[in-house]
Amino acid sequence: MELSKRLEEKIREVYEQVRYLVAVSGETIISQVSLRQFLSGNRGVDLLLSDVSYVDPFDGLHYRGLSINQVLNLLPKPVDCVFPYAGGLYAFLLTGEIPALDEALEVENIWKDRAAIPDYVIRMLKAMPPDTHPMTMLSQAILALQSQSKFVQGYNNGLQKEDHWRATLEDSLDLTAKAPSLAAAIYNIKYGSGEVREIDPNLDWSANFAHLINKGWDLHYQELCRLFFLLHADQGTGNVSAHTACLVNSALSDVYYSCSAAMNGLAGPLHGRANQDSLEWLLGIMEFFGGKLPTLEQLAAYIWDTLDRGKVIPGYGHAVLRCPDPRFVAQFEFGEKYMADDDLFKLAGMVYQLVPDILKKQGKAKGVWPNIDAISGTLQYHCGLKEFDFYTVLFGVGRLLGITINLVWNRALLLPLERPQSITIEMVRDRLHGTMDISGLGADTYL
Ligand code: CMX
Repeated sequence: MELSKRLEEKIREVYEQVRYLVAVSGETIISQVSLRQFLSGNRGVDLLLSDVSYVDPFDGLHYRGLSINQVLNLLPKPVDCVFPYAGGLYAFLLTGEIPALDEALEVENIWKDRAAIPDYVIRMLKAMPPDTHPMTMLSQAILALQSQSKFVQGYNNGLQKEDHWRATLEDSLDLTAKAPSLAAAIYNIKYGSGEVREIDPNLDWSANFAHLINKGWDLHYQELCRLFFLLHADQGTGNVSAHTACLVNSALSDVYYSCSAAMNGLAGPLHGRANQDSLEWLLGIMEFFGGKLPTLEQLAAYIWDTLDRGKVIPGYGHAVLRCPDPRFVAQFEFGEKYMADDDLFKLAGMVYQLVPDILKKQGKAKGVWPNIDAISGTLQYHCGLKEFDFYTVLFGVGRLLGITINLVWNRALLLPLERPQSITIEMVRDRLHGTMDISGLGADTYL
């Protein structure tokens, strides 16, 4: 059965379940927020609905209830390859069912048919100033594609609310089909000759990125692309990029508006840019020690110095995770297999040995373990992608998979406009039973 039919069946089932829950128990309190949480970005407050993935603080990310290792093992793979088709991942995250090989290939083939980027987008990218950050280029390129939105065409022609998800799915497949081509065009324009290549129909979606940046010959890099995009695909919808997309889309802004906005959030140093910062920080260590690996003692002193200068250790800590990120572990294992002798990889391993204990000693960070960004740049760097300001674009390509799937589901479940209420400090005080007089407190008083 074709993808949209399988999805339709699933949507019908889940929609009925959600409607039933609201009908029988609509007033049940499912989450509460303390004043501290309210003032701390709502950390730990269950506020958003997504069945696509879930981050367990102590067990890490799960896609549709399966651990990363299970997903890596169960999804169909290209012949003689270690890591799965992204098309299979897409079908799985959309429907919740592990796809058969032909179902994975169905998505791969849809993507191949829709991969080409219109000329005007390429011309726009080429016209941008050379010092433009590649994330700005990605966000702009996605926005420039907005005129192609099938959702907007449908909406303007009276598309029924119940069918919004269908047009959203079409936009999602269109955009994700183009994502590797967009990223590669940005890479080639910004760092290379500006040549814009066409996809190789014999390669899968992930490996095509390697081909498009002229690295199709590198089978290890093809494998890294498959792993990288799969690991970056989704992480619940509470993170800045996914949440931004869902928020924007809740106004019935289409997939392009929503995903362009999401990429702007992903570009932040506390979110996706941490992979760039992490690599930059590791290279800074190598440079500081004259290109040689430091001893563990020297490295510990360097880490403390970074903290003492009021900086964060990029790639460490997490708003939710309280264990080593399984996505870090999967990439670290890739490094152990393919680049164990690389000094930068060794350094990343030494940092992993030291940072969690140092952050514990420092006593500020609630999560002290490495997240996905602590290692991803090191692997890219080893494979020849030395332009580290590009790494967040790669994160973005992967993340578009999960984000677009969440948008399809949000429309399928008819989730309404997101509109929490903001309240004044005065109102906050009143909720504390009006018992606190804060009028005399000054700037030096710790609340
Ligand atoms: N190094 C040093 N200090 C850190 C730290 C780190 N890696 N992680 C957290 N802290 C500090 C925070 O800056 C904060 O300090 P202040 O109280 O002075 O502001 C304190 O510890 C408490 O923070 P927290 O509650 O543990 O963490 P948050 O939920 O606020 O933030 C995160 C989470 C990821 C932004 C933070 O751990 C961080 O800045 N890490 C480094 C950047 C990074 O790796 N980001 C990528 C995250 C994954 C992703 O989204 O891509």
